[in-house]
Parts: sequence; C-alpha cells; structure tokens
Amino acid sequence: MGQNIAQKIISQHLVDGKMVTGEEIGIRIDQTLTQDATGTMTYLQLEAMDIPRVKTKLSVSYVDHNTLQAGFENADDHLFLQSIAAKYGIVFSRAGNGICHQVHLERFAVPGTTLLGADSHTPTAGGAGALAIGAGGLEVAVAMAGGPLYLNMPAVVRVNLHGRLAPWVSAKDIILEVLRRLSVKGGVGKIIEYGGEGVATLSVPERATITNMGAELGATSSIFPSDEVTKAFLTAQGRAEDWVELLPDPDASYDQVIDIQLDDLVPMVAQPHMPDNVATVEEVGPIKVNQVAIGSCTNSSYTDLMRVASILKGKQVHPEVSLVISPGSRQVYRMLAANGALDDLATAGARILECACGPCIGMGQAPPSKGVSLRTFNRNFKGRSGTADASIYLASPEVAAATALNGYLTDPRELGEPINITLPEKFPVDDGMLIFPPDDGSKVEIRRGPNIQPLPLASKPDQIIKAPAILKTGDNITTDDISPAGAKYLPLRSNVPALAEHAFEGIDPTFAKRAQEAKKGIIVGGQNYGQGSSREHAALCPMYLGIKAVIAKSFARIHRTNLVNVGILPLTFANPEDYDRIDVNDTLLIDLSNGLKDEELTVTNETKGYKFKVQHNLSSRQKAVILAGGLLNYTKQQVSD
Ligand code: MIC
Ligand code: SF4
Repeated sequence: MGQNIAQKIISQHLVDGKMVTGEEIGIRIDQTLTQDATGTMTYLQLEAMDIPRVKTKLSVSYVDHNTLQAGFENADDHLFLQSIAAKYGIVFSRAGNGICHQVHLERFAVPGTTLLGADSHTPTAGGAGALAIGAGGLEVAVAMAGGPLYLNMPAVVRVNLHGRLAPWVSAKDIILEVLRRLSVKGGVGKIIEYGGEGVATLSVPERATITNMGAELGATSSIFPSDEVTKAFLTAQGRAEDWVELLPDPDASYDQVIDIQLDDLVPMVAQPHMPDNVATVEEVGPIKVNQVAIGSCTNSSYTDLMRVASILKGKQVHPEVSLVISPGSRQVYRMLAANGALDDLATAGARILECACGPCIGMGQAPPSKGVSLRTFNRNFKGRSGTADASIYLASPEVAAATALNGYLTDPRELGEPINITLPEKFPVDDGMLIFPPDDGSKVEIRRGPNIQPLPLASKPDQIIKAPAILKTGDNITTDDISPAGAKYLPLRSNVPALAEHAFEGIDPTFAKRAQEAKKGIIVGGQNYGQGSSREHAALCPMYLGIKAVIAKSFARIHRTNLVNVGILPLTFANPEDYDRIDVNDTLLIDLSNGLKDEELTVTNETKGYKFKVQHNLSSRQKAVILAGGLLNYTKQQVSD
C-alpha cells in the first residue's frame, strides 16, 4: 500500500520500532534548532554528554526570545550560547537576525528531512515539507549527540483544502478553522498532513502559518507537500538545490480525513483565553481594542507585513490603539525598508520593534489593565501577555491592520478592493548575522556568567512514593501556568532554583513554598495537562521542588515526555471520576515496588482511606528512564554499562 508524506519521511529515518500507530519508534534527526530561552538548558545537557562536536547535519542556535536586556542575565546567556555554538559546531544566529522559525524556514528548512527543535512551534518548517517536531531541550541535546528521537508513532490526519480563499481571508483563518473543529487537544498523538487542490494556492510562508499553529492543536507535527510552490520559494532563497518533490502516494491512507472548503471561510478570531475559542469576526462584533500586535513566528513574513503596510499606507492608526509590529526576520525587515513599506508603517503610527518574539512571550508591550489586545500570534493563554486581566484575541494580519485603524475589531472585507502581494522571485539573501562554527572548536572557551547555574539532577524514585497532593488543577493547564514566561521570569531560565520559586505562581502563589516544605509532592491534573510550549522548565522546576508524580486525566505530548526525562511519573486515572475524590493535602501512596512492570498501579488515598488505579503507559525505555532517575542519569548509566 502507498504511503502518506509523514510515513515516507518516518520510514526513511526509522532506526527503532515499527510504524504502528501508538507504538514507540526511534527516528534519526537531520537538523536541530534551539532558541535562547530553552537553549541554555539544552547546551548544559549537551555538555554533560561529553561529545566533542554535534553529529547532526545541521544544528542552529537562535537568539530571539530573551532580547530585552534589563539586567546582565540575558546578555550573559547570549555569550554562553555563542561560545557553546563555536565549540560544538553549531551555527549561531545572533540577536536581531529574527525569530528562529521564520529564519529557519527562509534559510535552512529542507523538504523530506527531520528537524527537532527545542520550541513547540518547530513544525513551522513543515510549511516547506520538513518533518519538524518540537521537543524538550534534553531530547534535542540527545539528537545533537547523534541519538534518535523516541516518540509514539502518530496517527496521520489528512486535511483536504478545496478551492481558494476569498479576498481578505488568509492562512490564519484556515488554521483557526482547524482549531475550531479539533480543539487544543484534538491533535495530540497526530501528524496533520495537508493536501487537496487548494494547497497549490498557498505560498510557503502561508503554509508555515498553518503548520506553526498546529502546535496549538497539540499535534506532533503538521506538514505540507513539497511541490512547485516549495521549489519556487527555495529557489528565491537561493537554495534551489535543497528542493525535492514530496507528495503522498495516490493510494496513501490516513487515520482521519477532514475537508475544508476555502471559499467558505471568513475572517475569524480566537477569543480569550484559548486558541480554540474561535468565532467569526462578525460574530464577535466591534469590540473596542487598546492594542494591536503584529508579528510572532505565526504571522511575520514578508507577505504578512506587506499586506499590513498596504492597508495602513496613507492612513493613521486610531488614537486609542497602540500598534506594535515585529518583523519575523532581518530579511523581512530589510525588504520592508528597501521598498518603502517600513516608512508607510512608521508614518501610519506603528511602533516598530526588533525582529524577535517580543510581546508574544510577554517580553514587553504588556497591554493596559483589563485591556483588549488583538494579536497575530498563536497563543492567548491568560496572563501570557504580562497583564493578568487582559483579554487577548488572535487573528490574521489583515484583521489586525483594519482593527488598528478603526480602534474596534474590524472585518477587513469592509476595506473594499483586495490587495495583491506576491513573493519576490529572489529574496535578498544576507547571512551576515549567522556565525558559522570553526572546523576545530576544541580550544574555544565557554563563557559562563553568574546566571548560568549547574543543572539540577533528579534522583531514583522510592519504591513507595508517599506524598501529599500539593495542587489540583483543572483541564488544559498550560506550561505558561506551570512555569511562567515573560520579561520577569525568562532571564531566570538558566537558573532553575531561582525560577522554581515562581512555579504555578498565577494559579497558586503558595505552591512553591508548600512544595518545598512538604519535600515530596504529587500534582493532580485534568485533561491535556501541560499543553503549550516545549519548555522543560515546566518539568525541571516541579522536580526541583520535590514533585514525584503528576496524576492527570490526560497529558500533552511534549510535556509528558519532559516529565519522564526529569524522572517525574506521568500517571493517568484509569477511571477519570477518581479525580473528583482527591482534595489538596490528601496523602497519596503510590506503590512502585514491582518496578513499573504492570500497566496499572494502585494508589492509596491514605487521608480518605480508599484505593484507585492509575496507568503509566510508559514504553520499556521510558520505564528504565524513570527508574534511573531521568534521562541524563539513564544515559550516563548506559554509557558506563
Ligand atoms: C512559547 O511560545 O511559549 C515559547 C516561549 O516559544 C516556548 C519555548 C519556551 O518556553 O522557551 C515554546 O513554544 O516551546
Ligand atoms: Fe517566539 Fe512566540 Fe513563536 Fe514562541 S510562539 S517562538 S515566543 S514568536
């Protein structure tokens, strides 16, 4: 039988296991990427593996998140990253060169290859036909050391795009429609593969908007075919030789098929506080907006910002709206500067920010209290903007620009004649902000400022875990809830003891103190626990505070793996109703005396005097990782064996 695109790439990279949905497989990784907020931990872990040079075809270290240098911390981190890159043979993308996913798409993504990134939006490169997966930093370090990525063979969903988008409707509306249909947990354990005749109508950056936000579905990855459109994009980037055709076989089969009629879509918006809370702009109506933010790895390409510039040209941003724009890359920025669009934006009153994540990760531009901010970004989780009571809406650049002019949520179809922006035949390629590593990095000295603290290591689990339920959460808890980001916390990413003080701060400010006092603890969670980012700090901080297990109704993929890798047991309720019977401070006892041999474990609620069953669903490799006290200990043990 024929293969779909995902199966083709996986079978070419398979080093362990069988391609049976749900079973653990190991795949070879061609490329890796990291960014500065996850990168410092990743490279500390790479150092601990003691290899002289990375074994991947290409590894890139980007600086794009922590660019607000309010103290020495971020600047120290950047120097550390730059020296590590030179030592281990990694390309270093300097601060100012752009957002990792946008730059990677432009300069490095190759159809048919595997890319593992220490950032959940790594699947952006799927817009160019790469199988790109987000993961915790430790897994990325293992891949750089030449090890495979282990994951459960995903189910493959085919999304058929029919027809063509109407004027003023954009790629963002396609992914918002997918989110509306599937929800933030609808993609867990799945690869979303796009096909159908509508694909040919979308440019690579538009495809990348869609694969980028597949992360919000919880999907393992999202991918488009590599076709003539991909060829034209790579050729325009001066990389024609990277192109290969990649299409599904005509008789390929899929686990699920979804059809979307592009002509029927209208401008849409995700309402507070979840990316799947989607309605049409018309349904939401003309709500007053205080801030409009355009940029992020979802919507900051040349065409996105040219559309915005064309809408704003000769007009003035509404006096009660603050419009901020961050170009996705220096390439985009320079193109806007060269063709005069930057002048149109500035003249209209836009505040131009540097090419970085910026407001998307709460690095400045927090909205006013109780403010409404409309953003072209991918996440609108409560508090992520830096203002706890702000309401964040997500929409396309067209909706954002129209709204910035009017001061209220506006359907861009009101603007009249559509604008037509096309990609250039040749992009101005300038890799001057990329530092390529020397052939021999052995003499390079690592620059380690005081912000770079040693890695905390987990310990082997006790045979009987007896600990209180320190926290009980609802559904869809995000990694932003567990380990907040933003200007205040991101500088602490290389210092887990300091960052851990803030774990779960927005949900329960007493969590860290209570966990430390109890010395050991268990977290009880709802559905889709740990959705959102790849930050392993959301596992490392609880581990540092003594959390031994999380018992939840279900988990998000990356976070579940991060828990295993730091030695925290991710357990699911055999009977979800048992969730209701546990209260905070109940003493729970988990019996591990038979070494995780059985699929089901018994938990005793000592406070209430009853027992219930939980499942671990761990592969034999993951069991060994947990029993060794985390992946680093496990890897060390394997090396010494
Ligand atoms: C995000 O969008 O939440 C981040 C910041 O890019 C994270 C990575 C991190 O926490 O550093 C992600 O998406 O993985
Ligand atoms: Fe950066 Fe935002 Fe993209 Fe995360 S989602 S990589 S913070 S732009």
